[in-house]
Amino acid sequence: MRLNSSVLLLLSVSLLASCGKKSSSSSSNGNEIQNETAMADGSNIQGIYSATLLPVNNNIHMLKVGTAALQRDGDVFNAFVKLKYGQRTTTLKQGIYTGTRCPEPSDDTNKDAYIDIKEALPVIGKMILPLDGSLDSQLDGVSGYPTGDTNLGGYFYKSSGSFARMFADLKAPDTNPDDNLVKLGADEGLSLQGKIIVLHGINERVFLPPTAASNSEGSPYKTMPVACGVLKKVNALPEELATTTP
Ligand SMILES: [Ca+2]
Ligand SMILES: [Ca+2]
Repeated sequence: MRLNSSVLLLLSVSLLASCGKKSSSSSSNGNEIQNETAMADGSNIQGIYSATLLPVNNNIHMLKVGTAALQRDGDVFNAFVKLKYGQRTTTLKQGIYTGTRCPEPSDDTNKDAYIDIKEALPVIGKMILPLDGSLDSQLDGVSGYPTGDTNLGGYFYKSSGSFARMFADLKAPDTNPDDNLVKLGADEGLSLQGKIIVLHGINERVFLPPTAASNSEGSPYKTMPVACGVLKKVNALPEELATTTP
């Protein structure tokens, strides 16, 4: 009992500390989250970043839904997403966003009990790195988004690319400023630490209220955010990612 309460106390103290850090750094462009400074050449990105994926909409999922990780080793850049509870036979759009926190119930501004894409975008920001079939290019590989299995909608996604090609593509001119993909400026770096990964898409048989909004990216079934996690630097790939079965 005594041990439990002191562990809880420690947890709440560290949560408070990290909350304070996050809010102060987001006002200074989010570049110093957890002591990582974004370098214009991408050299700050090293090792492994992982995120626990939690539901965005509690009407759709109630539990931790999966785990994601990004890994840079030299020029090898790997992305992993393992979903245990997803959307049956439904392809999810997934990617790294510029936001630094996941949507919360208070972001449901029309109070219909769902956080749709329009309500999520002010929080999640713009997608910087689509986790699709080609990490080397934002626009290539869109047909490579993963699809949930027929059981619980789970999947194991892994994609490998070249860090240099991926980073050069992020520095290339933005050919479509109207979409929700964003590029890096010439002197701008990228920090993965503290960034969020968001997954979108719902099986069309699932009930959605008519108040669930969408945007130019497709119907509410395509755009509805279903899971989100905050990337943190870790020393090893999460154990869940060692096996490919959902
Ligand atoms: Ca809503
Ligand atoms: Ca791509």
